[in-house]
Amino acid sequence: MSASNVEIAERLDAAQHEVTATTQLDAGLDVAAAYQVQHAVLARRVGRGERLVGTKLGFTSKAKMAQMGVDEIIVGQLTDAMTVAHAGSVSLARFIHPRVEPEVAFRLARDVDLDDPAVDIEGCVDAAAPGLEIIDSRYRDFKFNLADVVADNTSASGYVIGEWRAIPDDLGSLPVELTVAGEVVEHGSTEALLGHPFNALRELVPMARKYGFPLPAGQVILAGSATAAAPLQPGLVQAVITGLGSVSAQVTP
Ligand code: OOG
Ligand code: MG
Repeated sequence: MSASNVEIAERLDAAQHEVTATTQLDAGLDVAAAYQVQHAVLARRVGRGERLVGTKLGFTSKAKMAQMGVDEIIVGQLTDAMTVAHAGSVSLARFIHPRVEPEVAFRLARDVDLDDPAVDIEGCVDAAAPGLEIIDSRYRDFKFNLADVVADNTSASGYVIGEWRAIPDDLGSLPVELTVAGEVVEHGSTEALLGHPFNALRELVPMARKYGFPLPAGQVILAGSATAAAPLQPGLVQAVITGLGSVSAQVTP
């Protein structure tokens, strides 16, 4: 990786742990180089003792693509430091300008063998759960292009997972509702995720091969937000996915 890309990784990492937005990169990165920067950002976090616990997809719904003006699927990584307990609490002080999204989460029961051209990722998943993702772009005004958001670990910042359960037969058509500060702010359907959350999951396989994301047993995978993201505010934040369950946290100032 070039010296300037190492500097970009340092800048994005500092923005995250100093809770201060940085200017857009404007570095003409291509997407492959942006994934290398993302890996370097995560290597810094792991170097400080964080553990990789999951993978997330972004821009798997039209609502999200339209909201952010990016229309390609992106992949980012989750660490244990981003975990917020279900029914636990989270402080806004951890974030720059956080937003929240309702997500479908999957649990990998087996390693996904990326060297097997016919690998069946669905067959490696043993459970699903409702999730909340807190995204917090490190860029000023939450503005970015495709490469910038990839370098910034796809805005990944926090996540909450509800109770795991067997995958319901109608996973592809479940109503989704997002509550912020006790008020319902977004409605959608799991169908918004490329027609079915499993379709989003399958998209992860070629991207994991191409950009170097191992998918080991025990990992959590977030399939992407079915609705636009909403600003996170103090009070109850909750996602209800009818037929899958609900997940919530209390947001404090
Ligand atoms: C990028 C992350 C998008 C999703 O679920 O679509 C994402 C962003 O909007 O900042 O996590
Ligand atoms: Mg998301």
